[in-house]
Amino acid sequence: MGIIKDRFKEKADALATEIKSILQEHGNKVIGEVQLSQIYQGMRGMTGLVTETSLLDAQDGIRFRGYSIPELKEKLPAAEGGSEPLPEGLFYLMLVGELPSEDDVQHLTAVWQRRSHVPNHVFATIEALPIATHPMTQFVVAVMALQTESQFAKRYASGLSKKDYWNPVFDDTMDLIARLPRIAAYIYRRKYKNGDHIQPNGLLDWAGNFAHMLGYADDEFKDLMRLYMTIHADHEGGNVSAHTTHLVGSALSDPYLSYAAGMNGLAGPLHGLANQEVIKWIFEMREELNEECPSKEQITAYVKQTLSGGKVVPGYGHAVLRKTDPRFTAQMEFGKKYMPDDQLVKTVWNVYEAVPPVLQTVGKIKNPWPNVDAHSGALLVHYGMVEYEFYTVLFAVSRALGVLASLCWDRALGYPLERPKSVSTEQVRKWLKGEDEIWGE
Ligand code: AMX
Repeated sequence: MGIIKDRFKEKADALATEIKSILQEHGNKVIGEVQLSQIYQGMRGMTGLVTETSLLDAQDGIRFRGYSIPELKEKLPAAEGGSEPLPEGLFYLMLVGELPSEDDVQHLTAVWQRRSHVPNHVFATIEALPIATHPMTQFVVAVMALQTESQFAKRYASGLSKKDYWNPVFDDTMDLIARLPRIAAYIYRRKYKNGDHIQPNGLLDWAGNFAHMLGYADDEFKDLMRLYMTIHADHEGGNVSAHTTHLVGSALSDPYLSYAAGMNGLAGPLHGLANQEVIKWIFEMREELNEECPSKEQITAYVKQTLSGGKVVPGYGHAVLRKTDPRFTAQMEFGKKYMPDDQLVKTVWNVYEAVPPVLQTVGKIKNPWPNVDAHSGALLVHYGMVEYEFYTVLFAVSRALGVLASLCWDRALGYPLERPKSVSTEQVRKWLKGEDEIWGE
């Protein structure tokens, strides 16, 4: 681990010095103005955070340290015999800011294998929950149980200098990422496979081993997991899971507490839970229409019905994106390569043709195009993973890579407690009458 930690620290020190001088020279520059409507409407379009790991462009989609998803597929090392990028490589890129070599990626695989031990009390905690508990609830409870292992919490309690915060946060990050696949697979096998657990395979990469522990031996599924873990890892800093992890971390809550908080946000239907909602919506549509692969016309009518019922069409729309999500496209390419005749996957593609024209007619919807969640479930079902309530857990394991790499940066750059100012409508009323100011100290 020493090498990657040293490289990270070197980069972080250099950036901290640069940020200091940027702020000394330009700290009072105005970067935008805030309209009243924005503070009532989810702060859309307000710039208020710095996140180094990735940047989202409304038209181009996500770029990780400047690299688009097609570029990552080309430039990041793949597993032997596989064709999708290894998520270890993406994590290195987000953490260090440079493309990794094959050796760097192998080193990370080995480090995560070494650190992957999950203490027994975590499994006992999962077992204490009713089996019917949603997998995301089981997952977050397990992460909280694992918090006993936090090195940051222990070192902080025994007196840690501010300049050293980053060090145990870095160690916690590595430990936590290493352990998540085992926890997630345990929950899957407990809930859906009669508790018939599968031991880790120390010869496999992080995502390959995850696929193995879930019970999918197929090499294609391992490659799907590598792709899945790569494309879901990060989506800049303002989304609910990333922002929450950062916010909670700003209170110096350790990485276990911060990540668990972020994942409670991912569990919401407007965020990560949308992936289970999509496949549920498609299954319900197929059942109602009594059609395995409904036509575009049938889907159009069904979408209108969903909208007139006051419901959202899951997997469509985005707070920032205004084009088809490149993460959707990456999954569509995977589908075209490995399962072009799968009826469910074909339905997803028919939905892609039918939904945007309908959403375009609803004036208030800013983005009629599919997001990442519109496609993922159909690929998983193809390989037999039909238990859609589990899908958000896969998203959560992947999202750890981005939000925890960011947390390392937050502590290494010494970012302070996050504390924006809020106002009451009473104060807004007074401000509108010229009786009060709206901004705080
Ligand atoms: N179906 C129906 N209505 C939609 C819609 C959709 N797919 N997308 C947006 N709208 C509606 C909103 O609910 C909102 O209605 P309101 O004014 O009555 O409250 C209006 O259109 C304006 O919304 P917006 O500015 O276009 O989007 P937003 O930033 O408020 O919300 C999102 C973004 C993703 C929550 C929304 O598009 C949505 O609910 N989509 C479906 C759920 C989904 O796929 N979520 C996953 C997002 C990706 C992720 O985080 N994993």
